Amino acid sequence: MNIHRPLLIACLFGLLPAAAQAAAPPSTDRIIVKWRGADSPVAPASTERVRGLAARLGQTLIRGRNIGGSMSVLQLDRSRTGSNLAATLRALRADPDVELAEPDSWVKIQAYAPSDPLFRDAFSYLGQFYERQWYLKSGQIASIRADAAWDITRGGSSPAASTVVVAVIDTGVRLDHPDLVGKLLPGYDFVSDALVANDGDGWDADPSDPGDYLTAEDLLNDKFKDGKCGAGSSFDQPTSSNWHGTRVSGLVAANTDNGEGIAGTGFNIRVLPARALGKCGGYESDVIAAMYWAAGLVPPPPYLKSTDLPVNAHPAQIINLSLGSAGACDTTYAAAVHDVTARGVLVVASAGNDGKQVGNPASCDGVLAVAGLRHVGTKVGYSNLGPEVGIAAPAGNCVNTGPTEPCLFALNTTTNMGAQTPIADTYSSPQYQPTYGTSFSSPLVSGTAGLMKAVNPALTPALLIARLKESARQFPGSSADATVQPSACVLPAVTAVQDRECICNTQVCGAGMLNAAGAVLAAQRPAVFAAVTGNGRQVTLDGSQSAAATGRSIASYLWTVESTSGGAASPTIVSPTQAHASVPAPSSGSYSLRLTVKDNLGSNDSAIVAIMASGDNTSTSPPPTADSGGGGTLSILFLLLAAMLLLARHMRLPAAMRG
Ligand SMILES: [Ca+2]
Ligand SMILES: [Ca+2]
Ligand SMILES: [Ca+2]
Repeated sequence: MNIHRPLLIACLFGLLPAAAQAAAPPSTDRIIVKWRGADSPVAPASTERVRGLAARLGQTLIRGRNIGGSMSVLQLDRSRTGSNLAATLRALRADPDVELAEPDSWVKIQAYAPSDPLFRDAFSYLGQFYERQWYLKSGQIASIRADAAWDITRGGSSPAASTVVVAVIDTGVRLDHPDLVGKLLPGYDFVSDALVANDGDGWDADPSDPGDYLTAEDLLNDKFKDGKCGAGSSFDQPTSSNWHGTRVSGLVAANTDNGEGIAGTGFNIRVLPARALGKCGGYESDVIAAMYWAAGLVPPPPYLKSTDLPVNAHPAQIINLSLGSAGACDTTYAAAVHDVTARGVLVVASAGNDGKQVGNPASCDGVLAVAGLRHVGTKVGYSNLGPEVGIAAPAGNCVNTGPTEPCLFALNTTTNMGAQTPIADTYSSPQYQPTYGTSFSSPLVSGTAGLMKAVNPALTPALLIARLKESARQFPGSSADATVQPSACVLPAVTAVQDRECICNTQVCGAGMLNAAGAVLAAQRPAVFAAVTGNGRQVTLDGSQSAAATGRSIASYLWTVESTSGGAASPTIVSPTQAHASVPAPSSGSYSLRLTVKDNLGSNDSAIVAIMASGDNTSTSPPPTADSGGGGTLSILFLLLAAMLLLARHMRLPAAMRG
């Protein structure tokens, strides 16, 4: 073996082990009435007025609360339904004193309840009921409200009709899992080392996960001996397969509302499986190659000695990396993240499971790093933390459990029953392969971002991150289930470990708790891009790259002067209500302009662009990205990586699975 030194340590970040809307009620005993010509909107329904109405209708009506807008509630003598209710409403609406009359409908939190049995199921433990998919609902503080998001979008009308693709770069996937069949696009296997790959060869077109177990014999191999991948305190005991990529894929987008298994965050969005990890982890170069391929940025074949990588016909808009290594962002990851982000692809990565500083690549600029929350919204002990974290999401946590007791707040997902090679597909549960780790918080964010792209394909990675953050819910100031309150999370030092529950804040746990419903609502606002062109006295303004959400249209543009500085006079904008406008450059100083774009349903957003007195004023704010739709340019870095692969000398020794 050509083992030199461990450059980096790669591991899976998985631990082993409303809107309100009225619905037509079946019956009601209350009617809302808007009174005609009320003198005062706050006191429209005097007792006399209600008595008069009751007498004209020949019905018993009891005066209820005034609710504003000249409206008040009328209590009926009994509940009415069907034609009886319709007759009462007809009589009320015909009365000269009544402007409007509607049943006082029962309103519920909007939350779609799909048919997946594990989504609907709760299990009982010590007299308490625990929902298996609590993290997708709203019952716990950290729950992400995906069911309410599904009332706005399901990521497309069906998996086949969905235009959203999330790449899962991981250990591969069980292609035949009944809750993933039809959701998986043709992927690729980038594991270059046959021993790590466990499928007998290097790169190939089959991304199925053959299992990443380690035998006693494996652990004698130099490649795994120092990787701390074995079980036990000395990391020298055999391990079972993780089915990590299958678990992550199910959380992103298991088949949902199919009467089988679980619901997935992204509902109908699809998963592109790119395999880059095998036994004990994998090479960073394989991960980076998978990132370029997933983003649609691959060179035309042949570019490698042995394999012609097919063009990815389904480029991803989002790449999920539930993997990483200790240390700051390195230059190769930084370059890859830059290139795929410029292509319009959002990279979401798990923060890591050491209770330490955020690892690589989650710490790279442009990556949305996800920390792990307990069900009560505090940082789960094992989650890494720090200023690089963008947002926090449920990662799974076990409460007060011994070895034989269920993990009460695990994340249930798709997996396989094989201890080594795959056998029957199944689902993780509080008892079986209980799933927890920041590996599993990241796919909840990736699935949510997928729903946002379905709502508004024009959202760039930066806009997706901004709207995920602005919609995130505030961290609680205490732990709801701790008898002794945990301390506040603090900025991590290089050596310090915070592997206990702590109270999150925005300095170390990101902007807040993932809120899928809020994120999808935020995604409905237009994506606004203000482009400026001009090198001289006259500057042209172009807002036409702005885009409304799917199914909406742009109703108006408005350019306004936001501020002036350096002695610039406030300019007069020509055609300020058009997409295309113009303005004179300032003779000195600078000014900034705001472009506000409103859609046909009244949602709006804006962007600010600065214009200087001298020099080239050509810029777009915020920077747009290239389409992620197929083809792509050949990256120098990609070629370097391909060369590195051929010359692979340095094994990235993986760290232990922590359990
Ligand atoms: Ca292979
Ligand atoms: Ca393979
Ligand atoms: Ca399902």
